[in-house]
Amino acid sequence: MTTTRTLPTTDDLRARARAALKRIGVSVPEGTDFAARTPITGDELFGLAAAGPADTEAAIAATREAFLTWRTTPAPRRGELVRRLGELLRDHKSDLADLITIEAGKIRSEALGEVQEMIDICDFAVGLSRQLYGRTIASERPGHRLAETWHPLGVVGVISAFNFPAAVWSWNTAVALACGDTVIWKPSELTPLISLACDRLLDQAAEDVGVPRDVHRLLLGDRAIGEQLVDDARIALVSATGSTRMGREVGPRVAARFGRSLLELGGNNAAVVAPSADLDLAVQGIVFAAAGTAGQRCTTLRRLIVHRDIADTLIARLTAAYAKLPIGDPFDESTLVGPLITTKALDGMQDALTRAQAQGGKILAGGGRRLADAAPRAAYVEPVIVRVDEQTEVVREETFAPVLYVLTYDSLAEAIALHNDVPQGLSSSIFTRDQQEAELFLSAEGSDCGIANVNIGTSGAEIGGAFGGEKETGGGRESGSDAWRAYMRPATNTINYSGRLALAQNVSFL
Ligand code: UN1
Repeated sequence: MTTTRTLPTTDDLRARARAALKRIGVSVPEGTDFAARTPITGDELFGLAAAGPADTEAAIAATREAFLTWRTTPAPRRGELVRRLGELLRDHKSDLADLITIEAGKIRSEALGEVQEMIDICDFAVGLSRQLYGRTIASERPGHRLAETWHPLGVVGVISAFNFPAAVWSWNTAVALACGDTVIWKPSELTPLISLACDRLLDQAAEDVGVPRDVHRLLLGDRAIGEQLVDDARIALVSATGSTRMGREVGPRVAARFGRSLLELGGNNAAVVAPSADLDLAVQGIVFAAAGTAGQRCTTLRRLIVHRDIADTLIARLTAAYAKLPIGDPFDESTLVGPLITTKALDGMQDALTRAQAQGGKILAGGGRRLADAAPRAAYVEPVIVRVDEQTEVVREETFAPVLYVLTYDSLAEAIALHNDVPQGLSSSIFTRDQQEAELFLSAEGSDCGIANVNIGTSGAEIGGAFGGEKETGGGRESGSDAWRAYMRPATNTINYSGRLALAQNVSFL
C-alpha cells in the first residue's frame, strides 16, 4: 500500500473551508461550545455555537407554524423549492464536495458523488411533487366511491451521521418538503460546516422562490437536541441514521408517544462469490465496497463468503489489490483511501482486529496505521482482510472501519445461511454468472436484506430505489421508490353519492 507523502496543513484546510463557505454565502462561524474539525490532520478548524433547549423549542414552534401553511401549498409549487435547491447544489457542487472532504475525509471523487446524490434526489422529489398518487378502491356498496388521499404529516426531525453528512439530509429533506412537511435537522457534531452550507443553500432557495424560511431549521450541537426532538409530540416523524445502539433508544422513545420513526441503522453487509463469478469484476466490486470511503459507509462490504474452490485465487487477487491501495490525503487525486473520522474509530478498528485474532482470525493483508508521524491526531489505516473460519462474535458486529472478514462455503444453501446469520440486514450481493444462483439469492429464501445485488458490490446504491434494511438495521426506507409514503399520512375516504344510507357488511340499523 502506498501512502501520500504530504498532507495539507490545518491552516490550508481552514482557508479552503473558509473560501468554500464564503462562496456558498455562509459567514465563518464563531462560538466556543464545540469545534469543527478535520480528520485529514485531526485538528480543530473553527469554534462554533451550539443550540440549547430554548433554540430547539423555538425551531419546533417555528417549523410547526410554517407547516400549517406549507401543507396547503400545492405540491407542484412545493416542488419549485426543491428544484431551486437542486440548481444551487449544482452551482456549488465543488465547494460542497470540498467541505465534505475537509470534515468527513472522503476522497474527492466520492465527495463529488455525494453531492451528485443530493442533486439526483432533488430531481426525483421535483417529479414526485406531481405524483403523490392515492388509489381509488372498488366499493362494495352501490353509489359509493372509496378513495385514498395522502396528506402531509407534520414536522420531520432528521438526525444524520458523519459519513454521509449531506446526502442523507437531502434524501429526507427533498422528499419531506415535496410531501408538504417541514424539517428540523440535527446533523452529526462531526460535520457542522457542510450542514451550515446545506442550510444556507436551502434558505437561498426559499428566498428565491418566495417560500417562508421556517419550512426548515438547522440545530447544531450534541445529542440533547436529538433527544428533545425524539420526545416532542410535535415532531411527527423522526428519521434517524446512525448506529443500532442509537436506534435502540430512538425507536422506543418515539413509539412511546405514538410518533413515527424511520430508522437507518448499522449494516454488516456480505457478498457471496460463486465459482462461476467473473473474478475481474468481483475484485473491483469488492475492493470499492470494502475499502472505499475507508470502510465508513453503512453499506460497506464487511463479510466475503467465497466458494472454497476459488477462495485461494480470489484472496490472492484481493491481497494484491490491497497492497496497491493509495492511502493518504483525500484531496490528492491518486488517493483511494482517506482517513478514518477520529482516532476513536481507529481504536475501535484495532480492538476489533485484536478480538478477531483471539477468536481465530488471521490477518491476510493490511491493518497497520499510516502517517502517524505526519498527523498523530489523524487516523490513517490500511484496509485489512481477515480470514475467519466461522462467524464469531466480532464478525457479527458492525465495526465502522475497513475490515473485511473472509469465510468460505461449499454449497449455496450454506452461503445463504451464513449470509443471513447476523443481526443486521442492510445490503448484500452475489457475484455469479449462474442465473439460477442469482435468482435464488434474490428470492424470498435468499438474502434477508433491504438491498440485494447481483454482480455489483454492496455499496453505492442509486437514489431511485428505496434505501434501508431489515432486522437491526431498523426497517426504514428512504430516498426513492415509494419511500415518500413514510413522510405522509393516508386517509381513506368513503363518498356516498347514492342518496341513500347503505351500511357496509349488509348491516341493517333503523
Ligand atoms: C450511508 O452510508 O449511510 O449506497 C448511506 C450507498 C450510498 C449511501 C450510503 N448511496 O453506499
